[in-house]
Amino acid sequence: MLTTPAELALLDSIQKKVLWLAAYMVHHANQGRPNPDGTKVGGHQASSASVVTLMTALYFKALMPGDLVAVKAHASPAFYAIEYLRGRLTVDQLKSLRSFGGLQAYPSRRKNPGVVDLSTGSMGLGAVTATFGALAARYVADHGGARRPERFIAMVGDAELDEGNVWESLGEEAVALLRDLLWIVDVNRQSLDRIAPDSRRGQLKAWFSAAGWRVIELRWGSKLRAQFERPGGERLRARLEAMANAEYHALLRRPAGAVRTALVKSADGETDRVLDGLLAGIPDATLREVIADVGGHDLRAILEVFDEALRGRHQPCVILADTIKGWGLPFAGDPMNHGALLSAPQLEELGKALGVAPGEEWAGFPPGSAEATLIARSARPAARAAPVESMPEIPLELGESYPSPSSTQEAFGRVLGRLARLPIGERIVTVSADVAVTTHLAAWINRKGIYFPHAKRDHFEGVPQAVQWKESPEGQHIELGIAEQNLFLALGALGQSRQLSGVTLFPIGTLYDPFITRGLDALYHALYAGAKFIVVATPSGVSLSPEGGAHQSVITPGIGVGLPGITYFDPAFAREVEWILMDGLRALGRRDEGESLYLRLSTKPIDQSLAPPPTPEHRAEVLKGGYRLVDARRDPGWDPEDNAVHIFAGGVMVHEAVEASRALRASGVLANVFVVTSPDRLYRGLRRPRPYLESLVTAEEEGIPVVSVLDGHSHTLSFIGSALGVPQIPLGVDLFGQSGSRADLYRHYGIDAKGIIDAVRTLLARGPGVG
Ligand SMILES: Cc1ncc(C[n+]2csc(CCOP(=O)(O)OP(=O)(O)O)c2C)c(N)n1
Ligand SMILES: [Mg+2]
Repeated sequence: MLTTPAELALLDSIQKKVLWLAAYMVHHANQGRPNPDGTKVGGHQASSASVVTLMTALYFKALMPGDLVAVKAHASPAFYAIEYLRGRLTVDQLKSLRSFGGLQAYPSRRKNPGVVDLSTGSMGLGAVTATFGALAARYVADHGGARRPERFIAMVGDAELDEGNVWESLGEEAVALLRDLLWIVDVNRQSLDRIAPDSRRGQLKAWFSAAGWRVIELRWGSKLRAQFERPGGERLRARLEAMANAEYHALLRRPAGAVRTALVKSADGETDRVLDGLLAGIPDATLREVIADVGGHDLRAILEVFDEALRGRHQPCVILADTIKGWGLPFAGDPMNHGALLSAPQLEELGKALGVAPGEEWAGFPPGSAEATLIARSARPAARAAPVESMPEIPLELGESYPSPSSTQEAFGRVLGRLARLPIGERIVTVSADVAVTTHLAAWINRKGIYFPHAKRDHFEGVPQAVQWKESPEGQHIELGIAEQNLFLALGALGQSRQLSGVTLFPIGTLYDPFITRGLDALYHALYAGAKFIVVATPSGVSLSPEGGAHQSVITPGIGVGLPGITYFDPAFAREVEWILMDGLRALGRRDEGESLYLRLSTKPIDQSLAPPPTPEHRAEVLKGGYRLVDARRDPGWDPEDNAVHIFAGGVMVHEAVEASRALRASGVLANVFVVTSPDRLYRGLRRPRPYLESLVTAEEEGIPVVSVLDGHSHTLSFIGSALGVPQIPLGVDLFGQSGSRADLYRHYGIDAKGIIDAVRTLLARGPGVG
């Protein structure tokens, strides 16, 4: 990548424009447009300035067609300025920064899909999504798709690397083989409040290397390096490199006249004569500039390392580029500059220094100018038109037979085993964080094999094994280490394969339900980014009785209802699992309109003979969120105003609900039992003019009180009574779990048949209208 001095001068002119536009955009959002409620708007002028040089070099010189970039979240203004100069955003869009429907505070693929390749925002997650994006692209290519995108480039703040999930991802063996992956770390040695620990530089280098990455350091710029070459220059290098990060920042903030003394005088007042001599010929103002000459603001040096990263690619590469947070702005290097905003006079001053004429604040480069020509020559992003692909048929149901009793978890294993034999099975990729076998993926794995970018020898070949662990590029199961954030970020990347690589994959991730919370931020991020996937969480609840509180999930139903972009189901019977999974796959196939699916399953054996006959009507009810299982309306003595009650049972509590209804009937109380397959669907339906929940009960049943029960927190189904306008007692598990037999625990938490009966009696004793 030859770069002439003339081209460097143009890039410099462009970076000044990017710096200006980024700062001005934030200024406009805060002070330029009406702000009726006076809420702080904010923006990140310092974080943007920090990567202006790196991004200018990347976007206007180094980027290749087919590259995909995850931009450092807090550099979105700089990114938008670049996209504006590339003609992909308008002035009005720049003016819409952080406004309703406008450009988002952090790059969001969901909200601004025209320009954003990958969503970032929550520290560490964007870069790791890009990393698993590279793995997903490799997977697609290994399964007959085209190799797209060609390179994944993630720009990361140095403090983002404090997030443990970053290192979880680097620990994955397959990641070390992703030669098309480049991270550019913006080492400004600052985070939000603090200056980075001094140990971090060495650690980063060592940790990336240990994970099998190629590490390229870009610490100093050419001006400083020229000083290092002079006689005695090593002294200056040693002084600067041994310096604490805080001391360096303090140096940057000193008045020009005070830098020399601070450099050459030791803490005990001794002057370093050699260093003093070396610096003697450099005037004060220049000296301050030279000291601030870090590599991440040296265009030529940056282009050299970008070039180096491209050559001889055998492994992922990271560039650790030193920068200055707030570069070129009055608060450059100020430890408190993260949220700092330029005042109007400071902005005016900046405009003058950068050659922005008054009235020309939003101007790009005039057509025909040398800068415009260079910009027009820079790589266009890969085409984003939705690919035309043939979609295998996804049947409504499989007609699988299930033994009785059967757990929903066993049913899942059977359904996947069956799917492995259908054409749609070719597109399914399963992922698990070290629990594939215990979440019933064995049959699937035996048929489909484990995915790894290159074939591995199977040392157990010929040895009879319940699960054959054959690793090859043809495999369709990805087994990760125990890292639930990795699981969700991998699902997030695989679940965006249509947008990124042009091939729709159907990713199904499995984990134990209690560990949803371990990866929750990553799950949220993946959904917000627009990924489509299926999460099968099993086992769940206190039904996993002997396992105790550490493994029993209590709050996940609330998460299932609360999470946007994903539909939560908690089925009771085996066939429901099949119907829901097939419906979930069809939703993924519907692309933009379909939602992800969260299927919460259980190890509890359920008597399948309790299930209604499998008719299309019944299937439709299951998918709508629930159905009536026990109908008490025709029982002798039925009186909706006196002795009647509704029991709404979530998923696997169906047996207890039916038992309670039988016992109640013997004592003259008639109980309908409804199975709730999806609290989420029922709840979301309440905003409809005629909610599905209401259609489950008839007009004559209007005043009947409700007892709800589920193996999870009671509040999940507590909306039913108020939605129907009747009193309700919500039963569930509202405390930590513990070990015991299932009967012990159901009794303890009051969700067994007796608990349900007691709740019914309490309700009926209150009398009508006493809620
Ligand atoms: C998960 C998460 N925790 C905390 C924050 C709040 N936060 C915003 S920026 C920031 C520091 C970022 O530092 P760095 O990544 O080095 O970026 P810089 O601004 O220095 O370029 C923090 C802690 C966040 N955005 N996400
Ligand atoms: Mg930083």
